[in-house]
Amino acid sequence: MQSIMQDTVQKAGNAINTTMSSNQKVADMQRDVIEPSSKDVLTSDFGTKQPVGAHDVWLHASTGDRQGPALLEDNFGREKIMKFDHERIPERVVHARGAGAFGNFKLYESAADVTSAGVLTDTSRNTPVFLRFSTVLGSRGSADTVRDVRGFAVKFYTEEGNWDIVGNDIPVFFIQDAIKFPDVIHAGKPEPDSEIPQAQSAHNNFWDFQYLHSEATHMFMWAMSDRGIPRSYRMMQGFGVNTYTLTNAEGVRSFVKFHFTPTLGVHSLVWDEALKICGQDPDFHRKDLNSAIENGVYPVWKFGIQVCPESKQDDFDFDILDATKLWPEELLPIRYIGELELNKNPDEYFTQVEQAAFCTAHIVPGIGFSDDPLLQGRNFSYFDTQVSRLGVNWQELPVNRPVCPVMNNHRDGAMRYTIKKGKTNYYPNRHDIVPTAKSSEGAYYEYPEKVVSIKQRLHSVKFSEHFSQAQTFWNSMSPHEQSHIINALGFEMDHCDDPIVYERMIERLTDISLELAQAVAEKAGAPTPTKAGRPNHGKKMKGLSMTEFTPEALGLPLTIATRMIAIIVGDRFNFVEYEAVKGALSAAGAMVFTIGPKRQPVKSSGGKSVSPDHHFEGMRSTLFDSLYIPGGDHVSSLMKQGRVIHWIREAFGHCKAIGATGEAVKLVKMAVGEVDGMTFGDTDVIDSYGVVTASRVGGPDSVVEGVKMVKGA
Ligand code: HDE
Repeated sequence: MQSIMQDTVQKAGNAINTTMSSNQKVADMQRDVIEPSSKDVLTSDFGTKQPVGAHDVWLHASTGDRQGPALLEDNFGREKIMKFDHERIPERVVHARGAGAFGNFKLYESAADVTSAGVLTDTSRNTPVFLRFSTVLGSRGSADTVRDVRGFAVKFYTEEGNWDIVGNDIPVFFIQDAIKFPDVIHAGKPEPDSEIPQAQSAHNNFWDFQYLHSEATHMFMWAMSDRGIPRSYRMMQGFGVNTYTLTNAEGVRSFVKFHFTPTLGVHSLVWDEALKICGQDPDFHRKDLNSAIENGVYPVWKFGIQVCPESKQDDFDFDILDATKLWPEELLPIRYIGELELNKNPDEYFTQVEQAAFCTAHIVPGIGFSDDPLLQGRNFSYFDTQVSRLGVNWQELPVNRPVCPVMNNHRDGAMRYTIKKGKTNYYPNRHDIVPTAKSSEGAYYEYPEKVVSIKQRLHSVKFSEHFSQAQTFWNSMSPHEQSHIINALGFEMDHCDDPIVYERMIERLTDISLELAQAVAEKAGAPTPTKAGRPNHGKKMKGLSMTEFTPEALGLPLTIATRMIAIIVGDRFNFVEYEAVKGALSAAGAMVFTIGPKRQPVKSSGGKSVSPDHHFEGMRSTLFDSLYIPGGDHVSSLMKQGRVIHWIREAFGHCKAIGATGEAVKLVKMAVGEVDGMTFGDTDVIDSYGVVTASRVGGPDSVVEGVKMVKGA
């Protein structure tokens, strides 16, 4: 994996660093973009210039001293209110809350041996993309950092048509068959009598379903792991989840899974942070994505395919069409062949993100479906849901329309706005409009799969095994990841008040690991189990633990670019230290914010002042990746401020890097020392420290010390 990643980074080089103008989709959407300016004047939607006051005052029968009744005749006023009345469209039935961005996909290795798809074979192409990230359970206004699965939906605007990979940040799913989707979602969404809780799996119904539906066991382990609380959309993996097929120019078919691996590594929040950020900044992930792109630090994912030749499809102890199972990399390695970069924020959220509509049935020649029963159902569901959300002409909307020509005899329907000339809208017709193409002319090739079946409600036998990969997942976690899963399940069970729910769930956990079940039982208030439900096979698998996805582990350069760093200052701080550290961090691409007692200017001891970006009460340590406190006389006053001590303690408790220089070293020692009783000044193992301090800076006798970090807090 390491060498593959290193290699691919080099190969991709700057190739993807395309300018916006070279992105065909961005150019295509310009057709519909208008930019209002102060030179424009107010008009109605039918174009007539509106009279003075039309922004603010309704047309009234008025004497001048006092207005009388409002007149219905005010067509400008009525238009304004009526447009407003209908601003909302139904939110997505799942994945309602999301954020998106545009970018490019660049292929650096042709996969022509397995597919004829231009987007996966032509290395000279730059394919425009749109990617929408989302949470699943919450409604449109819910918070970003809830514990949940994240959507990872990519629309490739290829030369042959739109190709949508509507994926998640977790490689498996809760159910094997589409017919169960309404059940799993109803169980997870707010309970029907009270509409409580919002955007949470921590409630009776969700866990009731998880127990009774044992095929969900593997997936809920992923959701309870740190994958369920990502640090950033930019630091998540993306998976197509379902099994698709690829067909090459010779008509040879293989099965395939799609992977996206972020070059920033895979990182999570800690649970306490995630909970607090839900209230402190519900838009945390949305802002993070937007500001990274705004600042030109474009997130990048390696794109990989995991290919299974048809001849091997029955070789495994799992069914390759079962979406609750992943394909072990040890058996079917991932081949990284391309790179996806996001480099443009939407100009308008509603038209470009809310109206973005994905569909698993959108495929291009060279890519096809498998008989995966979840995928087969999805192929029906997505088109159908877009009709109720956006209307039957949803594919004409600017963000959804392909960049290649679209021509057929589909007609009319609400909100149709493509105007087609001509006398005929049927085929065949005397003008031969519109003939079909042969596959040699680029038409979609339907693989002539032989199907001999009996009509019945049945899956293959291998679909009935539900626990093996859940055990593998648990076994593959590092100790701190395991303790996070125990805590997560402990939290979820704590929010279930029906004993039948949490007691059964403890029983279910014994199918994975007795130790896990025992640890969670203690927190859940259930009897401690003494017997494993089934023996744990002890196997581990590559690619499951997040520790394998740090940039170091991937062989990628470490960067602090776009990491959020807070510098704490009070009156009489040391300006030289402040400037030096701020300059170095900014030069490395970090986003540095000064936090002071007030937003009015704060003076350094030398007399220079800075205007803080925020004040101590306006922000919290949870919203930053790291803290630095310069030395200076401000320290004596900072030491007396509970909020400042809280900033430092909380950051320390969340395992964040903390830096202090000069007099501020004492402040940090006091803040974290009293909490954790740590020893200071142990300089032997600075690398494993989360706190770096330099009590004397700037001279040859600079001293760097460290405070040991508590891992897995
Ligand atoms: Fe979806 N899913 N899904 N889903 N899904 C929707 O389509 C559905 C599934 C996923 O950013 C809906 O446009 C069924 C798996 C994402 O706009 C809906 C089944 C995976 C998004 C729908 C599944 C996903 C959706 C709701 C079981 C991961 C957001 C709004 C067969 C691979 C896309 C919409 C966006 C959205 C149906 C299962 C991912 C109702 C029936 C598995 C990322 O059509």
